[in-house]
Amino acid sequence: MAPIAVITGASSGIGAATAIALGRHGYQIVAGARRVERLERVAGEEGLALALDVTDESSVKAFVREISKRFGRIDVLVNNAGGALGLNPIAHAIDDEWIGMWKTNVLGLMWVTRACLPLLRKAKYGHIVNIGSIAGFETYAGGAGYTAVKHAVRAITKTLRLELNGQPIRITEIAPGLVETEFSVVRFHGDRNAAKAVYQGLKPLTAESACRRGRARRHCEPARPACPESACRC
Ligand code: NDP
Ligand code: 8X3
Repeated sequence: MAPIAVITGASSGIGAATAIALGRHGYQIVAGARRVERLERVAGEEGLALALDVTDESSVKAFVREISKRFGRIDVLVNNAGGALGLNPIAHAIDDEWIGMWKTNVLGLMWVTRACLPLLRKAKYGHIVNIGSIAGFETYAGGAGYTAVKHAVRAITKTLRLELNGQPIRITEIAPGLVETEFSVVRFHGDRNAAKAVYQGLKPLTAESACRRGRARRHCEPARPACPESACRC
């Protein structure tokens, strides 16, 4: 049987590109997100598209139950679902945005990982890939809600490495710089002009290049003027 790769947030951007790339490399992909029609297009005929809301633990449990029933194991888990909401300074922080970012990027990642670990242990070698960010290394004005959750993703990744030491499960964090996806449209609540302005005068990564190691390195641009290029761990 082909190795099983589970990708959260696979309906667009980096998650979709990752699912397509893994499918091309012979993985049986399981794509999860809320927009199932888009997921089905990404998964194609060979892949499996399953509804998933990482902010709802019962949805996470149903998602993993279905994978367990169909495949009985997971070889690769890509915790990609996430994103930013708003760009307000802390003095004007909006609670719902911070709570939303925390639930999607941190609690969601924990719920998915905790539910998938028994199936990762059933693989000969398991692999958890967390999609972090340059924002897990650096900060920027207005970005505290998002940089805080990506710093948390980094802390969780490092902790998992300690906790799973000695077990055949590899832990990887990918920390891209600026990638042009739906990320900024979501951050600015659908304001496409505000989203477009983020990438003006910069050469952002594409979703496809962000999930191709060698190419991503060559094209890595600092996400913000203050970001050292060396921090782009693509
Ligand atoms: P996109 O907005 O294009 O994709 C985000 C994906 O996450 C979508 O598939 C969305 O699917 C999914 N998602 C969001 N909320 C949930 C949820 N509650 N449950 C399940 N899925 C969810 O952004 P990117 O591809 O850019 O972002 C992917 C990851 O990469 C994120 O973790 C982001 O923080 C990180 N990243 C992005 C960078 C960038 O500059 N773009 C740079 C570094 C890291 P749906 O709405 O259908 O549920
Ligand atoms: C997204 C990169 O610089 O917009 O993770 O925070 S940045």
